[in-house]
Amino acid sequence: MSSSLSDVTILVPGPIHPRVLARLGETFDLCRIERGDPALADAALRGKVRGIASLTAVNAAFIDAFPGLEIVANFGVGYDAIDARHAATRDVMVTNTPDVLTEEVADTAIALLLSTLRETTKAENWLRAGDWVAKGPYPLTRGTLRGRTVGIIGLGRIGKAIARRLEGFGVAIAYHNRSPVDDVAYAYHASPVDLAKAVDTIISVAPGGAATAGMVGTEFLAALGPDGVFINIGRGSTVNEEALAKALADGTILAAGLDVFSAEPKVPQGLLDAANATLFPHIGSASIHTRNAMADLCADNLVSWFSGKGPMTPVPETKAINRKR
Ligand code: 8YV
Repeated sequence: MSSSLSDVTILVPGPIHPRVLARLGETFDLCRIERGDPALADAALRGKVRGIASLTAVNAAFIDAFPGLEIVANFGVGYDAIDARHAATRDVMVTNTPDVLTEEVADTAIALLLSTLRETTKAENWLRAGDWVAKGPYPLTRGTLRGRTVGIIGLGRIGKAIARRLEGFGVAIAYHNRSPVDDVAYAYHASPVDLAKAVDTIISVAPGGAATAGMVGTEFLAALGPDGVFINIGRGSTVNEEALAKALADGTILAAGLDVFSAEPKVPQGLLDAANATLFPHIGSASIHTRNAMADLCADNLVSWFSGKGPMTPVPETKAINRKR
């Protein structure tokens, strides 16, 4: 452990929230490079970096480029951009920003669900375009939350916050999770496809990574059916976007609401073309209030670690790593 935090070098590869930079700059020796590419780090930098704060990719080669690296603080609860398993093998701690964004993301999920069902974006555009005057009332929507059964994929903190909100809407709730959750009474389904068969509405909060890649594909969408609505607030990589665009175009499902995409900020043309898709530019946690809280937690993890107090919010893969050095 360093005697002075200002002697500790923290590297930020790529862009990050300005409050993270301000907090780190006033506390540590802060260095920046354009992205998480080992080729951008010279020998002097490689030798001195002890911590990384990041919201972009930190892969195994990048972790290995810094022999003195102790901790990677991810800006965001989802840490699929960080190779946490590799970090664990190198005794490198990884932290994320859970809890502080839970309610905000759950709020956004509900907004996306209701926008998708009741076509609120299209209805407002109708008003703004003068169609209310010229053509009359906005057409009645086929979509409604009334009478729906909502299946949640991923019943962690955010999934549970969404479920709590849905209880207030008086809809039936079911879920799929890697394993059944003890403290809920919602019906459990052992696979995403089984859940899609049992409900007419899915809200996915599933994390990214190899285990969930392409989870929402042709079979899943067919199981959801022609009245089916798919909402994604988790990660774009969980969806086969080509299959989803096709399912939206040919009526395999009724509608989709998406806050996340596999190659952000690019959105596939097939989804842009789908009138029955409501598309948000990854705004799940994107309020000033919540992003500030995430920035503080990202920085606080580094301060805590280098003050010898251990990580505040370690990810499961690296939880067992002891405070050290
Ligand atoms: C942010 C998120 O988009 O926390 C996450 O996992 O997806 C969002 O809150 C992310 O932190 C990048 O800014």
